[in-house]
Amino acid sequence: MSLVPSVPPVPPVTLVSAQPYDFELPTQHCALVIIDMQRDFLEPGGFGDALGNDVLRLQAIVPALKTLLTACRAQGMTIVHTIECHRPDLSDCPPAKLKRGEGSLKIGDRGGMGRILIAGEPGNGIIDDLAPLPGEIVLEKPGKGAFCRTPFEALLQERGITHLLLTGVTTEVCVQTTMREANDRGYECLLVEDCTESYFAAFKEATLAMVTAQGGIVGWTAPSTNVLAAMNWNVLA
Ligand code: TIU
Repeated sequence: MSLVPSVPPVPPVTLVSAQPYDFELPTQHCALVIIDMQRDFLEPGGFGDALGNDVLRLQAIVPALKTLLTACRAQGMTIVHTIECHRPDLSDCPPAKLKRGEGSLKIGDRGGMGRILIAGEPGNGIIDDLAPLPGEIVLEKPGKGAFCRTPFEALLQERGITHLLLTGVTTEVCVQTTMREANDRGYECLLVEDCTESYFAAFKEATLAMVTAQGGIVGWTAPSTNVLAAMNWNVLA
């Protein structure tokens, strides 16, 4: 029987080539955070569609994100999947959020994939390609940011997490809000460029530029290939 690990060991802290400068990646204290990769945002008939967006353009990031997820799992990193959702009685949905948008369908209305943005409905689930595994954190959140009215910070503290790799959709809404919330709480954050997407190309570009400006005022950005290289994943791929 071979006792050789299937993945080469990675030093406790490795460096990711990133903007505006190298990002320290302590894999045992780092979580991969996958924001809202739900059918409600990526498929016709959900919340993103109801707001008038071209939802299919978000699907381009799925292959890169799937590879990153596989690599992070192999390193034994903490994996966090977030889901934007509300209770069926909408008791956790502020009236201001419910009214917003003037879309064809509102939160709680019945669409092509069940009730829009309601926990447990078919459209609210994470896409099959990125389905959570047992033991991974699945964090339901009623807001755009993952820290707002959730146990996210406590879950990270329990696990000794200090660094976050941020991915998912949409870049300038739930991803950027979460990154800013995390930055203010003292987490070192890297936004993975090809593992996040927006309905608006210009908004994604602007977000990447604004988080790294001023010496990394909110954090770092890097393509997933740089993160994978830091984890020796390029050797195996
Ligand atoms: N509409 C939009 O761009 N995003 C959201 O409402 N939620 C997330 O970004 N997840």
